Amino acid sequence: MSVDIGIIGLAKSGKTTIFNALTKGKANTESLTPNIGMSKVPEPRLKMLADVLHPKRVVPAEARYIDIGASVKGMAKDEAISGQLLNRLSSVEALINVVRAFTDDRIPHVEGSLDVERDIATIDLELAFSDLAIIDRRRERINISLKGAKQPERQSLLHEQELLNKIKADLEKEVPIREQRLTPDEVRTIANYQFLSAKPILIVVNIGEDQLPQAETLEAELNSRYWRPKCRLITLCGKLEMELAQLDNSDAEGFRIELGIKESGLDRTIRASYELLGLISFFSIASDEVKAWSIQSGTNALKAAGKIHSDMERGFIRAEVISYNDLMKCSSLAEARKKGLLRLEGKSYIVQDGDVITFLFNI
Ligand SMILES: Nc1nc2c(ncn2[C@@H]2O[C@H](COP(=O)(O)OP(=O)(O)OP(=O)(O)O)[C@@H](O)[C@H]2O)c(=O)[nH]1
Ligand SMILES: [Mg+2]
Repeated sequence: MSVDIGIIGLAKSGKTTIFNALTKGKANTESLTPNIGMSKVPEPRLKMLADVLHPKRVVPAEARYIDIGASVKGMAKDEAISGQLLNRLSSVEALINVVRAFTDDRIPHVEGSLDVERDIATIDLELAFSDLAIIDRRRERINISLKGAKQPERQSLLHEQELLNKIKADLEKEVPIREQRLTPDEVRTIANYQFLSAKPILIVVNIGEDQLPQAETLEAELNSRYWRPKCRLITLCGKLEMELAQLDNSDAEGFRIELGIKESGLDRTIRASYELLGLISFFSIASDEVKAWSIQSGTNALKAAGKIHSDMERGFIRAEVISYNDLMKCSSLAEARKKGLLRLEGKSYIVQDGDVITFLFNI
C-alpha cells in the first residue's frame, strides 16, 4: 500500500514537470491527460540493513503521485470537470500545490504576472469552493431526511447539520478546513466527505534555474510569512529536477554538488510530505526480504501488521522488534538475539520510527 499524493496547481505552473521529477517519469508536459506514477521512498537505512541482514530482496516503500492534468482554477464552476477531478483527488492523503515562481517569457503566466502568495490563495479558494458545493448538497439532503426522521437519527442529523454550518461559515471567511479547529469527533464525522481543503498540503514553489542561489533564502522567507497548520512550503527547481531525475544517481549527484543543491527534489518532497502527514518508517523482515513501510506515527503493532497483510493482522501473535540503531551495533540478527536486543511486543505496542520487526502470526 502506497501513500497517495495529488499534484494540483494553476495551469502551466509546472505540475507535470514536478510529477516527472518525482517519478523519474517522462510524461509529456504538453498533454493534459492525467498522469499516475510511483516513486520509491528514499530510505538510506535500507541499504545499511541489507549489509547486516543480507536478504535476497530489499523493497522500499512507495508513494503514488497523481498529476491531475488540469488547472483546478474554475473547476467548481464546471460540474463535469469538477466531478472528474474530485474523483481523482478525493482519495489522496495529501496535496502538492505547484506554484510558479520561474520566469520565462515564452510561457505567459495564466494570471498575467508572478505572485506566489496570490496563487496560493487562488488554489485555496478553489478547494474551498469545491468543499462548499459538497456541503450545500449534503445540507439539502439533511433537510429532506429531517422531515421523516425519528430519534435518535434526528439528533444525529441535527448534529451534523450544525457542524456543516459551522464549517461552511469558516470556509466563507476563507479559512480552509485544514486550518479550522475541529475536535477529533468532528473530524471523524466529516471524514467520509474527503473535503479537499481538509487535506494536508505541500506547497512546492517552482523556481527557475537562475533563482537557485536564492532558493534557501526564498524558502525561509516564504515560510516565515506563510506558516499555517497542516501546510509545508519548499522551493524546488522543477525543470532541473526533472532533467536530473533522468540521469543515473551518481551522475545526478555530481551535478547537484556542482550546483550547490544539498538534497534531491524527490528526497526533499518526500521528507516534507512525511512530516506533513506524520508518517514514520518501519522495516519488516520475512522470508529473505527486507521491506520498508510508511505508517502514521502512533500506529500499534497490530495495525502495522495489517498494513503488510490482513492475514497478519487477523492471526497476529507477537512482534519481535529491534530498533535500527541497536541492530546496527551488531553484525547479524543472530548476534543481536544473543545480546538480548530483540524484544517481544504485543498488539498494543506503538511502533517507533526505524523499528525492524518480524511478525509472528498464524492463519
Ligand atoms: N524556464 C522554466 N520553465 C519551466 C520550469 N518548470 C516548468 N517549466 C516549463 O513550463 C511549461 C509548463 O510546465 P508543465 O510541467 O507542463 O506545467 P503544468 O502545470 O503541468 O501545465 P498544464 O498541465 O498545462 O496546466 C513547460 O514548458 C515547462 O518546460 C522551470 O523551472 N523553468
Ligand atoms: Mg501538465
